[in-house]
Amino acid sequence: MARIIGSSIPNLPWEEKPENFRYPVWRYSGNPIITRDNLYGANSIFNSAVVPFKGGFAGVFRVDNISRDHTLVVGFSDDAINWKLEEKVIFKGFDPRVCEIDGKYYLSWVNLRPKGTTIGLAVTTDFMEWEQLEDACYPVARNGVLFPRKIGDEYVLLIRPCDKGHTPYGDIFLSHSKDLTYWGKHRFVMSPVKNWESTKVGAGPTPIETDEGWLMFYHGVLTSCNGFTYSMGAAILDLEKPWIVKHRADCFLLSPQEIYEYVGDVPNVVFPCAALADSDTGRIAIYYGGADTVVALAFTTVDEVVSFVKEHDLLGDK
Ligand code: BMA
Repeated sequence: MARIIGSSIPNLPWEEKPENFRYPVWRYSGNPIITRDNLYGANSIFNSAVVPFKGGFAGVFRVDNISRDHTLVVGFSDDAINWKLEEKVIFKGFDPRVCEIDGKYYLSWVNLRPKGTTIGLAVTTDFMEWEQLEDACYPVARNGVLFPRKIGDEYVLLIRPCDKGHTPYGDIFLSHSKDLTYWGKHRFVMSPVKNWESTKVGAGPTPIETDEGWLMFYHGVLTSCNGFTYSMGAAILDLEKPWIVKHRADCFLLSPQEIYEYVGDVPNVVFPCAALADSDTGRIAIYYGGADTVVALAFTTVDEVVSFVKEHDLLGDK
């Protein structure tokens, strides 16, 4: 049995797996959980990040407003399903990830700079006051995802270098920092391999620590004659040397199959940005954007997902 190394979240949202459903990740029956109706002035609310906060939950939400500006706002919830979003914009940009390290909450996001996107970093203790740190790299990069603890006394950030547009390539790298300002010791992590992810890959939620390694959900992009299809895959990274991929599923775990995933502003997108993981039960709730329009929720357990990744291991017997 694989085990989550982390805190217990007794109020983690949960729904049992439907009977006779064989795949390891299943959707919440009340999806989508957030739509544009959750906030006045929103064109779409998607690709968003949530964490446990003061016995409830807090998050940073990607809101593309009715001028189609990319903005980030804060939200709070008691049950991690019904969210109250604030109108105040905390930063411009998109695809937020939030993680708690030593009692502080760190936000990483795709920050918009005149020469292209880069990884913005900010920190808060209360989700009201934010201190913006230095960008983690120069343009152009996306999908900056911090590990939830220091590894060997250093912060570690997954990153996806790219170009200015909808990049036709993308590999995952990581960088180390002692102070969240100066980044170095850059390491290659992984490239696209299988058809479902053959265009590009990028890290998703904050990696989940397990006794088998870091469970990293990620998105993979396929280019079809109709454009991009974004799905979610999973890999397990070495705990101490997280650039070493120990296991990696050779197939997606979630792909656009429901109406809110393949109909929206950008069709055929499942884009995970957050996961809540309960160490007591091994339950995991995954938050993802559907079709660049809504936020949806899916479930798995650490045991199901780790077993599935190992059974479908792209890396075979290493
Ligand atoms: C990526 C990001 C995501 C978006 C996806 C599909 O490059 O911009 O925010 O969900 O494209 O449009």
